[in-house]
Amino acid sequence: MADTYQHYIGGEWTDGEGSETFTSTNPATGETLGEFHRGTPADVERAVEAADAAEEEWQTLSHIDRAEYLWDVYHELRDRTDELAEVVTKECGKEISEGRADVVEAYHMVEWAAGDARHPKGDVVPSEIPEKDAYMRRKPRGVVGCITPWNFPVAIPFWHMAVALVEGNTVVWKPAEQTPWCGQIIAEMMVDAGIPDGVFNLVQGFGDAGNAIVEDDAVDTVLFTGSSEVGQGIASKVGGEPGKLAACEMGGKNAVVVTEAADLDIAVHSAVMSSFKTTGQRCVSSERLIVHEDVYDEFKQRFVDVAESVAVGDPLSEDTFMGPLVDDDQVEKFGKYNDLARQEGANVLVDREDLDPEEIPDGHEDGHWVGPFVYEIDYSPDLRCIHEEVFGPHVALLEYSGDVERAVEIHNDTPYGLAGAIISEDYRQINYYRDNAELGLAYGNLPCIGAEVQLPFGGVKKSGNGYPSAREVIEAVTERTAWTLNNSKDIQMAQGLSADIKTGDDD
Ligand code: UN1
Repeated sequence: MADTYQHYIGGEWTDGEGSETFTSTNPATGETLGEFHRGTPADVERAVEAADAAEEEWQTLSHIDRAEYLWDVYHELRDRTDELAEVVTKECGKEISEGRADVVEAYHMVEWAAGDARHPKGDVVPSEIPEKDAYMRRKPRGVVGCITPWNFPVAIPFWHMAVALVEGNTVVWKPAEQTPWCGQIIAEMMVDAGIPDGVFNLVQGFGDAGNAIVEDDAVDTVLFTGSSEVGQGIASKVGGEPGKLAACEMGGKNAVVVTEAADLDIAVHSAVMSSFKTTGQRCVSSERLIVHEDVYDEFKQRFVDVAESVAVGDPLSEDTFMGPLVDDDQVEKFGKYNDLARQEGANVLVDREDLDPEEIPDGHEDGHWVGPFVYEIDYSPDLRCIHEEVFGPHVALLEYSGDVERAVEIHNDTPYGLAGAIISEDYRQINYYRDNAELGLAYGNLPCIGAEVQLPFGGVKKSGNGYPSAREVIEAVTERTAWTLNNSKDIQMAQGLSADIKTGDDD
């Protein structure tokens, strides 16, 4: 393997056209993990050309034959789960059980997509005319551009790519610049599986490379998972280009609602997991806890006790609950939003923004360490700190009085709508929330994280359009044809439409 890791374009490892390189660093230690060539728009162009050229032959294979390549990847992911889990943890900082779950989620996705190749496909649809057979067929869209985030550096690439490939598309993938090593290993797995040249292409790099994927005319679908700003930009750019499609999944300002009918053991457990797993860096993480006044004081006390003591530390250690933030930018953003909350009148309950030096594990002084920041604040529609996504362990407690309707009103007052949970023993409250909360992933008596790959994953409002993920990604990577075949010699039309051809001679 080269000293500086390369791109994989058209079946070859290559340095690309650019002269710049970048490094991947361990967010827990600051140690350099590897050096990578930085892709340029010219590299993306070559990769898209290779993908475009490979499309026709790839589509001559059956779904089942294409899935065979993915089964090889599946087995390699399973065989190398522990090794890859450690790479995930070293590269993005989430603790080791989360690093492992990322890889497990990835092979679940590959299993789902490859297994789906043998499942019945399409719908037979009734026609008004008995002599007509109508049914649906799907065709691959062509070249799929995939832009993936660092927080699930193995699972999310497979959300995008597994179904896209089995359905007959070819792929150009740009992993997040924070996690290129995971990208490298996934590319090696594709190569090991013998995937035909040009069917899978990897370009390492930053936003300029991602943008080149979005702007390339030969890319038919763009799949994006990541920040709201970038996603909105992609959606509006692609939306203006006829024939091109974007499916984007962005962040959230998710909430857990705790009603007066909640079991508080479940409430505290769920809130801690929702807010602090992955150090608050899941797009489904919860930064708002909306709690009824009758249980507020007890919930607050118990939640604060855990937030004060929750274990921040070496993500490779089994005893850690929270690893570091991914990079300096995230630490800075977290600090800014904590200050903003203070300025907006927050009563700070837990402030572990600057951890005590003894809390930082030996040899990890250069990591991006923070702990929970928890505050209470009176709900107001004008507060920025409870409306804007931080992507860190920044948590607002919001007390409400009255019915579950009021909790849902506060819940819905964000521009986002990705994930959320309600904690209640009252099924009427749960059903009200189910029917009225604006979100794509909803949970009852559970944390608002941890969706499985066989469920659709995505949100409403600013959280996304389309589903670049899991089962539903099929809509973004295929086109449907509604096919109707006439079994009679006569042409007969639905809706009572006349099929008679009338001429001037008729009268
Ligand atoms: C993300 O939050 O960025 O549902 C992805 C979950 C995981 C995926 C999360 N399956 O929490």
